[in-house]
Amino acid sequence: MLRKKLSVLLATAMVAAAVVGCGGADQAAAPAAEAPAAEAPAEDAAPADDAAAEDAAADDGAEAPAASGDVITVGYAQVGHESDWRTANTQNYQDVFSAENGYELSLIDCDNDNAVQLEAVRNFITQQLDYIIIAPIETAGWDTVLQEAQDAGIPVIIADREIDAGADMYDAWVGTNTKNEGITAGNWLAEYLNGEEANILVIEGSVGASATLGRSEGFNEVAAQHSEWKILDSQSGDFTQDGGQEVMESFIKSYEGQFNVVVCHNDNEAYGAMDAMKAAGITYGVDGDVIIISFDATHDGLQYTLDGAINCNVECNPIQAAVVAEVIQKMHNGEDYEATTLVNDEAFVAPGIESQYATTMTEEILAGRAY
Ligand code: GZL
Repeated sequence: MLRKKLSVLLATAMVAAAVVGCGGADQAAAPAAEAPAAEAPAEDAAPADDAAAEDAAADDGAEAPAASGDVITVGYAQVGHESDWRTANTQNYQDVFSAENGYELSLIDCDNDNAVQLEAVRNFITQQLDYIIIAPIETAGWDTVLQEAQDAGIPVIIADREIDAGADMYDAWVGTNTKNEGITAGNWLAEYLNGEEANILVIEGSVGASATLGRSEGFNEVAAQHSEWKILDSQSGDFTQDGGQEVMESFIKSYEGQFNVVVCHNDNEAYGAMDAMKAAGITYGVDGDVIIISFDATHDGLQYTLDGAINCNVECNPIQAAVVAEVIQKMHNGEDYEATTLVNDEAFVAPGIESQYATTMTEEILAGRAY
């Protein structure tokens, strides 16, 4: 019987260790283009030779399974490869759940397809893997397959995003509070506008994803407190650069000259929106006519923030694998473990902006980032 510790551990230090330890997670600035092709199942992927990952796993205060000799088999049903954030998250899992650290990782890129993700989880159950990790594409539709995992006696960790199923349907959760991210974005905008009017366009994330629902809920809660704000429209850009560009092009056709704020639910959408506005001769950023708010604070997103093209960028930390590994280690050793672990976020603003809700970007901050 798994022994849950029903407490919440803020994973700042743990994630910091993960960020420092997982040198492999030091994501070189990926070009602001579509993420690379889908990841091959990890059986084919070369194990990461990142010694630092081993340090990170060891740093987590739990002996890497390699030291105990037994290999732990882990299935990770990953959302897809839609964004730079997702690429960093996938790399982080491959660094931490490596053969050197005593794992056999089956990471399946589910290409943002619910049916593929459910099938991947059912295959993990058929293969009788030791642990199953799910980054759920959507919040809905999980009860049946989670019951099947429970019936098979396989612990399930929900990671990154949230699901509608009750907490008794899975064994642990590691992720971020996307509603708070939305609230932070709204609070910063209110501080920045200081009573001025806002006509807002929102490029949302993938339909049904908890990150989309949370950011919308949080931002809209703040917007409801400002009668001088109007949300003109919101459409899904599916967390991709192409999606962000297509939606922004459509918005420009409908609302050109009427909007002064664009909220993008992730950096890749923001890159696409910037391309569309540039092509239409619309200026944006600290010196432009349109304020851009983005989420994720990936390397390129923070470079654009440092350059003043993005006014505010709310972080969502993808470096979560070491925290999940800690939970699995404790489960494996029959020890108490954290049932819920919240990965801390912060926010960043362009140089020249001072804010109680966000840190002003500097070259040093960008140089110190690991993704
Ligand atoms: C957030 C994560 C989201 C990111 C996007 O926790 O699930 O999915 O914000 C990613 O970049 O595609």
